[in-house]
Amino acid sequence: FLGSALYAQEGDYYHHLTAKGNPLFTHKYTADPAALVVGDTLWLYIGHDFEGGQKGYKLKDWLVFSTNDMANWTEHPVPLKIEDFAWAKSGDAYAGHVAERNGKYYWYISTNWTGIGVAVADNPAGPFKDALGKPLLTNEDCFASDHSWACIDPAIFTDDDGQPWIFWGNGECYYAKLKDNMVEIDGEIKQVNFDGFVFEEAPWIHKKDGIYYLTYASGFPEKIAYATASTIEGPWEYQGILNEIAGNSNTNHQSIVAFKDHWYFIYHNGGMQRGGTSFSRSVCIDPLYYNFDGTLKRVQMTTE
Ligand code: FUB
Repeated sequence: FLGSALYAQEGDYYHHLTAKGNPLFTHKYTADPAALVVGDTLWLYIGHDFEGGQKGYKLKDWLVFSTNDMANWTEHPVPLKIEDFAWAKSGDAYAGHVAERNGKYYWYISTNWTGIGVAVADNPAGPFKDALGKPLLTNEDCFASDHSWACIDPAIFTDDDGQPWIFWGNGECYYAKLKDNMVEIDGEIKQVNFDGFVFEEAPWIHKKDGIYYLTYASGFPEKIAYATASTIEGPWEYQGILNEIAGNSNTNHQSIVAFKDHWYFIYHNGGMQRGGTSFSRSVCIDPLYYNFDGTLKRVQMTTE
């Protein structure tokens, strides 16, 4: 069976897993991976789908895994649950993203109905605590909020000048500056728009050699598409599809990260293990390669 071997320990249950292929983990359903590199460790912050049979996105907590070598993974105790956000009435733990600033770790999370919140911790494994006691962004901040999940999928990007930005949305893609404290929006909320932009959700910004890359889920079932720009505020140029639908999941949700001199595309699909579906998803990792002109080679899902 392609997947990972699990070595579970009793007690505080740090799980030690050895990844042998995609999907990365087979003992739980995992979705919406957000990667963060801290020193020589890659951290993955992941949504936790319920097991089998459900008809909607049922996520109540988030999971954390770390690795130093992309082969041996440690699963940390669950650091954050939707119930840690008293204002999150719907109880749906949608996608998140963790960013580091001034030695603290900020976990931006999204919910159905009640928007985007942020929790803070002193180290990457937590414990994390709601930083605000209220949402950072709500549907009112998404001008076209005609559905309960309009204000989801936060993605943080800190530019070389130290300015942190937040991108998010469903149907429309919004962005704004964050203040140095990481828990307040600084100034105007703006919208991303360019020719060929068919945005569903899951924005992610990364930068390489002076080029800004905006990757995002496009269409439904979702494919990951991307655009490039020479400034964080655009103008963006559509570059095409990066990753086709993989497995039988209607959603895909990616992070892109450089770790130990290699670039990785980390995403989810629904087809890789016992009863996988759109609502029982599995995180996968594949290498990401650049062409000489800065465009990205398409990512084909592998099983190794
Ligand atoms: O996991 C719940 C939602 O499904 C996420 O917020 C979206 O990006 C999609 O993957």
